[in-house]
Amino acid sequence: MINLAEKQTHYLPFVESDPQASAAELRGQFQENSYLFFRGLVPSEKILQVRRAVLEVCMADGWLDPSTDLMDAIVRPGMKPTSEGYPGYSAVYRKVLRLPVFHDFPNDPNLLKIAGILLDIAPEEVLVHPRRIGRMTFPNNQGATTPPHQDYFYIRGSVDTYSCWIPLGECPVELGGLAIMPGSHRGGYLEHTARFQGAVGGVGIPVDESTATWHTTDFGLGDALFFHSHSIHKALPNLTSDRLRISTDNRYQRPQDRIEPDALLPHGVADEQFD
Ligand SMILES: O=C(O)CCC(=O)C(=O)O
Repeated sequence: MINLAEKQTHYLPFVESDPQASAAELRGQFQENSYLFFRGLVPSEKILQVRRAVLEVCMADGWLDPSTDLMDAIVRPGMKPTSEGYPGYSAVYRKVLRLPVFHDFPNDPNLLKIAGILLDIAPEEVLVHPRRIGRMTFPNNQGATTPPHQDYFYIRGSVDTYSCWIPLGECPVELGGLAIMPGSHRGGYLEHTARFQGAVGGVGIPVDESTATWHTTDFGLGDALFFHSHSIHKALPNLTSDRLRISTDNRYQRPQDRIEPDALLPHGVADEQFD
């Protein structure tokens, strides 16, 4: 287990928000930090239901060790890591994207309520991008870790779009949660000039890690992280020896705002590379 305190120069814990706080207070916290982080926002049962469904697909396709508990997500010994954009990954990911529980997940009322506050509209007016996103991140594959970036680079459309990242299960720092650069959304959009060969997305923002400060945490069941399309964020590497890290991230915007046509299409199954 990695102790955040040992890394405190550059990694500090998220500021936690209370979902019952007033809209003004939550918006103020977002403006300050570039994110809102909630403990246990989504009921644990719902997280575990989606986790089970996703892991059943992974098990059926031979990614997981059948001699272990499915819910532990232990990768089958000898399984070669794969990641977004590769055919072996896409074949499984397509099945995940078709799971009704996975598809319905971002419509959870607790999530729509917070998205509505950030967008200053009623929860029932919030448009959830049909492009649902899942991540299945292998151990022993650190080069694939998502580099620092702003979601606007990918989603375009309305700048006023918010992402919500939720691990489908507990996600201690060593399993590779998400980290945010506090205050970064106030700097506006930056050019994504850094190249990260083999990483998810492949490009990012050049960050001097020797001086950067990030906020992150050990994510528990149902914890949710909301951030703006200009908030700089990155994944932490999956440093476990044998566990798959699974998560979902979804985007929320006002229905009348501009939307890029791609946001209406399925994620990550058209732009395949070959192993
Ligand atoms: O989970 C990841 O590795 C990346 C997630 C991400 O960058 C996002 O939610 O925008």
